[in-house]
Amino acid sequence: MNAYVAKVLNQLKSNQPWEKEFLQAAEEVLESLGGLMDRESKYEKYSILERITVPERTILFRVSWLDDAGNVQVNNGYRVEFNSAIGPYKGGLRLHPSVNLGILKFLGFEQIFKNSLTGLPMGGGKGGSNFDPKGKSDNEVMKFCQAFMNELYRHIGANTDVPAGDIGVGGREIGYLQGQYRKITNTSECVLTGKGLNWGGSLIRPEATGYGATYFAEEMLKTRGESFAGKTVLISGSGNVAQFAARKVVELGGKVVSLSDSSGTIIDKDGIDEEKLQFVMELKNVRRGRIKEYADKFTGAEYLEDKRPWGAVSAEVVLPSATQNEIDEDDAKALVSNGCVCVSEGANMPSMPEAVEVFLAGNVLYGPGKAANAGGVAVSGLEMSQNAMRLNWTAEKVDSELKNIMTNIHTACFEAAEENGTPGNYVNGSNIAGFRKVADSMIDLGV
Ligand code: NDP
Ligand code: 2IT
Repeated sequence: MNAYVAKVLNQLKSNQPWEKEFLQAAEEVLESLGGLMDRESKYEKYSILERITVPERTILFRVSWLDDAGNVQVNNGYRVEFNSAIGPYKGGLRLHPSVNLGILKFLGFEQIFKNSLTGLPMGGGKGGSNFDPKGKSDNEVMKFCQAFMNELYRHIGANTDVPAGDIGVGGREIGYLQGQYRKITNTSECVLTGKGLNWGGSLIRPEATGYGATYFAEEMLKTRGESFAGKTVLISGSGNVAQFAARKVVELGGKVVSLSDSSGTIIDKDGIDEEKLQFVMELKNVRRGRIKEYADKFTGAEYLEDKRPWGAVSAEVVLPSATQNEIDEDDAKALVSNGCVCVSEGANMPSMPEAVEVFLAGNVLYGPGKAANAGGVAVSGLEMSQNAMRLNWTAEKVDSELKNIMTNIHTACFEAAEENGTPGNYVNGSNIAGFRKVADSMIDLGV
């Protein structure tokens, strides 16, 4: 390992040994940069690795709100403003009981390189809370979002920090957050992305992450003269990313045979077509029910309680779209032995490091999240552009920009991997291509 990389990693591990997801993400990125550090001494001279691994600012706050029974509830609120060298902090808000600072630092750190890869001027950030939206009424979700914004508003702004959705945050939550920001600040400033179409949103933003991960897979398959046509596809999750990944795969001629949630997986060997997807969207986005209902509704579908989709059935393409560390080494081995040739990550860091090793050793086309799922934040960037111009683009225009951006990201990763002497390794390619622009900007901007 490059000595500079080893030194910085050791410092990080001894400084915050408990932030395991952040250390996992930092280790992956820094190890990829070893060759670049060997070739270019300027990054060590300017202490770029020490600087890029520490957030510029971390905000921790109390969120207290009244539930429907009139009881006071208290949650932890966070915003990690990681790096603003190339633009305002940009990244989602996650509402999930597992949220802690280590998880948000991992997500914010990944976001720096992802946003850089999009080619748009966006820095990296992430935030959220350990609030659990499951089982809460609309009123409780609104009360929580308003209380969260009562503190967050003073730290964000269209040119400062622009939050968006992530796990547990979709159109409903963005509405309550934007509404409260509007009231507190007496402005119509568009301070979040993922907004509703009537109040500043962009067409194709809901679709963008899932569509983008599918476009990225298509680009990877093309390098081997292949396509989605006739391929069987496993998707995990059944939320925003999974739903639209499934729709695009079907459009491109693939057959989606799984979806999941945190309670279990459904396998449908007949394929999840557009009509069945409509059922899933109503189930998940309107009724907020469990994926198990799919197996009750469609004969031929099977429900696997407490299971993830991996290894349940043979598939050539895998689009993990639920959460971090959802594929371990054994899962990866099962996928490869079941014929998997391509993994494109809709989720952030869904594959554990040992699983990534299995994919790379098995010559699988492996597209890491920071490249493969960059379509969501890319269209967030396009939403910011439309807001700044005070106009709206057509769905066709946004989708064609998205496709273009995903193709460019693929090319940048592919070429950086070749230059690094590790052809076909999109892990190295995405980390190097994403890092360079931010690191060179940090040097230009001074200490
Ligand atoms: P949603 O909240 O819409 O959906 C999340 C899905 O994943 C749900 O089906 C959920 O099941 C499942 N899930 C969440 N946590 C777990 C867990 N611990 N174990 C098993 N299943 C779980 O979120 P998104 O679709 O927006 O996000 C999915 C992934 O994509 C995340 O990794 C996110 O960071 C990433 N991502 C999202 C982007 C976006 O634009 N939304 C952009 C780029 C990446 P349940 O309902 O039971 O909790
Ligand atoms: O992980 C991600 O890229 C997101 N959750 C989307 C961020 C955004 O600002 O659109």
